[in-house]
Amino acid sequence: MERTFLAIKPDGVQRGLVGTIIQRFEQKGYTLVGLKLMRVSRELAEQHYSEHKDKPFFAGLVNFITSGPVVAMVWEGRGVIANARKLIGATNPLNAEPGTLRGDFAVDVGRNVIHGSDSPENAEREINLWFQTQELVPWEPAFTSWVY
Ligand code: 3AN
Repeated sequence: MERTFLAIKPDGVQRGLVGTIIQRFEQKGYTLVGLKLMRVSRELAEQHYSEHKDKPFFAGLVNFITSGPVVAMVWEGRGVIANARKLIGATNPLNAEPGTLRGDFAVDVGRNVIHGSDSPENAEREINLWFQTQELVPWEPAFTSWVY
């Protein structure tokens, strides 16, 4: 079953959106298999955002993600990588559709509430970067036969 990495950024945590965000993915029918509240080290932040290291906003990105607690998660389910991105909405919240997390809860590209892996390669890379294998809990919810 496909897995993706999602992280509720410091703005999402500070604004009390953790429950709402988790609920969206639960209600869609996806399964939470990894979850932790953590402070992000500069090293982890720089590795996570390495593809943006030459961008002008890189330093701001690293400063922001390390500025407060983050909720790191792994979610599992059919098509979860692409569909989590749809539920999250466009990178710039002003372009994100209403009904998406960024469309409903954000206005600034630097304060866009949540990160989601954008490809199978990045999902695998980010899950391995943020979680140790023993922190992930494979399980099958009782309702699975009603979702699939
Ligand atoms: P996404 O998070 O939608 O995958 P990316 O990977 O293009 O977007 O960008 C990573 C993060 O960098 C975004 N979530 C956003 O916080 C920040 N970011 C992207 N573009 C800009 C920008 N032009 N100015 C400031 N921050 C940006």
